[in-house]
Amino acid sequence: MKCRVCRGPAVIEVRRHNAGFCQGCFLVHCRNQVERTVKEHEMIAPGDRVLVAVSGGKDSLALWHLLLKLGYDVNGLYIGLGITGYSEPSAVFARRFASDHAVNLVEVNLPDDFGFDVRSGAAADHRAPCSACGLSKRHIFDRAALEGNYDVLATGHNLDDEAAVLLGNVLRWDLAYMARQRPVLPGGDGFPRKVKPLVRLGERETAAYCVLERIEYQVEECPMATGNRHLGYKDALNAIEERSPGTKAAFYSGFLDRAATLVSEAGEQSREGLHPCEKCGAPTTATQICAFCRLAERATGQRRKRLPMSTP
Ligand code: Q46
Ligand code: ZN
Repeated sequence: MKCRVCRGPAVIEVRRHNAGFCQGCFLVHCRNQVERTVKEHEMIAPGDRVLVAVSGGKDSLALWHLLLKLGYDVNGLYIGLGITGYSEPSAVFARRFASDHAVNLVEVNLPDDFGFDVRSGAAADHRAPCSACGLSKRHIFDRAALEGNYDVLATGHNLDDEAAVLLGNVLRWDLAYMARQRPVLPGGDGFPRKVKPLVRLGERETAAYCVLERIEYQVEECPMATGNRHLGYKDALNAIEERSPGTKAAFYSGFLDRAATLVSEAGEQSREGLHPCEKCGAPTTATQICAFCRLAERATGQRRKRLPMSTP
C-alpha cells in the first residue's frame, strides 16, 4: 500500500479514509485533524492557557504532544486514583512525558489528598467503580482548571470513545447526556470551558501516533474496566465498522452536524438550578453538598472543612 499523500510506502492504513500514510504524512495528518477540530469548534484562542487531563495512556499523551506541536501553552494534570498495580505505573508515563518535553505536570492523589481511593469510594457511596472514578475525576479536573486560572480544560476523548458514549446515550435517548457530548462545553456557572480536540482521530490512530513519535504510554487497561458498558458499545460499533468502514465516523459527525444543536437546550436545562456546594463551592443541584463531597465524606467517614487542593 502507498501513502495517499506522497506515494511512498505506507506504514499505517486508516480504513475509514480508505487510505494509507507513510510515517511523516501520518503525523501531519494527525496534526491537521486536531488543528481543524480546534479551529472549527473555536476550542482554544491564541494565548489561552490549557490544562490537559493526563491519564498516562495513549490518548491523553498524544493530545498533550499534539497541542504542544501546534504551539499551545499546555500543562498536564494527572490524578492518582489509588488503583493497585495500575495508577503508579500510569503516573510514571505521565511524569516521563513531562520531563522529556520540559512541561509542567500537576499531580493530585486521591488517597493522599482526599483520603480514599476509587475502590473504597465506590463501595462507601454504593456506586460502580467507574462511576465513583468519573465523578472524582470530573470534580478534580474542573476545580484544578478553575483554581489554576486556566482558560480551557482539554480531554483526550477520541472518536471511538465519543461514538461509543453516543450509542449508549441514543439507546436511552438521554438528551442531557447527549448535549454534554458536544466537543466544546462553554465555561461559566462554576465550570471551566471543556474541549475534546481528538474527536476526529480513532484510538488506532492515537496509538500509532504515540509509537511513531516514540511516546511511551500505559498499554495496560485499567483493571476496573471489566464490565464497563462502554466497552460493550465499542465492541458493537467495531463489529459494524468491520463490515462498513466509516460508519463510526459518520455516526458521530452526523450527530455534530444534525443533532448537537437540537440537544443543546437539554444541556442548558441541566445547568439550571445549580448553586455552590456548601463545602467546596462547586456547582451542584443537590441541596447542601455536591456528589463528590458526599462521596468523600462517606468514604472517609469524616467531615472535612474544605477539601485540599491547589494548582500552579
Ligand atoms: S480509570 Fe476509572 Fe476508567 Fe478505571 S475505574 Fe473505570 S473510569 S476504567 S477511564
Ligand atoms: Zn462539594
